[in-house]
Amino acid sequence: MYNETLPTVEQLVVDELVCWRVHTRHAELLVAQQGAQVLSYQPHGEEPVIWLSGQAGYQKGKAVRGGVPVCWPWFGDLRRNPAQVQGMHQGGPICPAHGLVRELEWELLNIDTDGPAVHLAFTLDSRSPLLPGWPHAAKLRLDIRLGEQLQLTLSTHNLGDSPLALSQALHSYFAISDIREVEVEGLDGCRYIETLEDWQQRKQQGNIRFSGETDRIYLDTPRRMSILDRTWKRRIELDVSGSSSAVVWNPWIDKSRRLSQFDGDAWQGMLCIETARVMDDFLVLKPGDEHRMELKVSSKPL
Ligand code: TA6
Repeated sequence: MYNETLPTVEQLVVDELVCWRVHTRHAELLVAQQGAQVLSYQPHGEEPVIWLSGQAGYQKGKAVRGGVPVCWPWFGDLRRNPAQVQGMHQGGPICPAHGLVRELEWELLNIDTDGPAVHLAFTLDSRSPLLPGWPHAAKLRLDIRLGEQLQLTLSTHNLGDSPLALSQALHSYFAISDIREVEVEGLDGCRYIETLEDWQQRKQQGNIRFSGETDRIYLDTPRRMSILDRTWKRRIELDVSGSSSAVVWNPWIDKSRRLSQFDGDAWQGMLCIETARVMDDFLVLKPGDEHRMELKVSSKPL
């Protein structure tokens, strides 16, 4: 039954964080203004597609575990990044994993509807607040479009007068039935860096299956990757543009114990496939250039 009052957008406060709940005829979405972080995405009548930790905390200045954290202006450990990306940081002690913006309050630029779909735009200017140790002028923007699928577009505009070198990721946590049962399709033949074994370079053979902690950086990635979940009889399809690298991560048992906001057995029900510009796919923006990285997420019967 179509509810003609849809779509709706409501602002709410969850503990310390201002959030926005979007309800359309297709799905429900929750996003935090801090980090412009999608927290959850669930098509009606389905299991959630985007996973959110049952231990998630909603404190100012702390990234929420789950959803789609925005990693920028570097991904992961800055010291593991290409020299040009490292060189953008002018020293100083503040060098958190996954960059400087997922714990900052972004500005909500716009909410509009497009028929049954809703579009939210969040922006962050790298000059206010000043990013510690990263004194460059850039405008970051995340466009979120909730229609029949979830579409995220991360844009960076170089407002300075010198080139920017950065790495980034949409660090998407996906909800799955059981990590021991799912497969990732689409990366067959891709090079990948095995970060858990001395960052050795390897080549993917066939679909990815999981039997332990997995933390791999795939390169020369295709525009489509899918999570095949036969238990939940669905495939989650990721269609990307502006990215040729992706990170596949599951903490498994031991690492889970070292993670904040993470139940001991939560590793079974989540899988990160992160749409990225990392390693030799890092981003260089000339003055005035703008780059867009786009991710479309859809869930289809399997
Ligand atoms: O993207 C994979 C990864 O770099 C893992 O190594 C793990 O650290 C994960 O990100 C989560 O990082 P976080 O800082 O959000 O706990």
